[in-house]
Amino acid sequence: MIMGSKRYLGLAVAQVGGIGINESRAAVVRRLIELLREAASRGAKLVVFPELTLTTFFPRYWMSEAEAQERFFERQMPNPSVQPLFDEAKRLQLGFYLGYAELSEDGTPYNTSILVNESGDIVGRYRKIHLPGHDDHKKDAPFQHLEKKFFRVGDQTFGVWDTLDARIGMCLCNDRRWPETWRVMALQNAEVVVLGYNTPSENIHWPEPVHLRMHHHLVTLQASAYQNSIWIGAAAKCGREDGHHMIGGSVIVAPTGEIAAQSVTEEDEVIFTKADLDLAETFRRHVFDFERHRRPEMYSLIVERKARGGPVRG
Ligand code: CDT
Repeated sequence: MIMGSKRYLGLAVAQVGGIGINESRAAVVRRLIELLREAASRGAKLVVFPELTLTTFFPRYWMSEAEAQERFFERQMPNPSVQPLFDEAKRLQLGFYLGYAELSEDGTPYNTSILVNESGDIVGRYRKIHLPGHDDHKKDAPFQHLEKKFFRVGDQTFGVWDTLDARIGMCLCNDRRWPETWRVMALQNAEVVVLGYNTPSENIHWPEPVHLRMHHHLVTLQASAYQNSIWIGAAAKCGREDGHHMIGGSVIVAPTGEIAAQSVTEEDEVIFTKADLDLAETFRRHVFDFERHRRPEMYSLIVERKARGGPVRG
């Protein structure tokens, strides 16, 4: 959308409430279409759906990889269950981001997101890099977090695509906690980064106070938007899924680090902002002018060393 000399992106985040373990793809897609229609009526050009949007957050359940793939993965995208979403988005001239469990052509399982343009074409695909959790059965835990069992690490770096009159990058859930995620996309000149997430309210690894889950979610998004001069749209799958609670807090964050819109429910809900893409440019030209101020020759440790280690002497 162009108004005067400014560039705007009508950015909607479509939060999705709990999805029951036996809820069909067709039923979920009907919910997503309702959200698409609302986003369109509010002026959206891009709609962001959550991570693993089409099913319950199945990594919480112990099962074999074969069973997970049979029940929860997509072998093709779009497929007949999801085609109505593509058709409606095209009819409404909307682009969208969608997270789902992908079984690739060679049979590799990934936690994936796609970027679809207003003509219904898949223009970008991202396979989650930072897979949290574990691959063993934690029998004493109240639930599992088996992303390391069910998915392989993404085979490509974070990408940025020129589409919908903007430069758009993607990541997924746990990626948002890692500063490298954002900087790799900012270095490719991303203007907007979109993501979906499923964040359980309870942390099975340590007795984390529940309020910290929301605090860390927001603080990482707000700092990352500011430090990288980007807009961020983050969509939760949230509320109760078969008794398991996940945080809401879907947000659109401006390059100032301010929250431009935030969900108020833990159900299906659309939030919207007319994102001024030139606002990001302002920050890129001044405090975060990478060309003038970055010192990559001093950052080599970031790519040379994976884990914490001793000091480097100059
Ligand atoms: N889906 C996902 O990546 N969730 C993680 C939970 C981390 S606790 C094992 C997250 O970062 O929100």
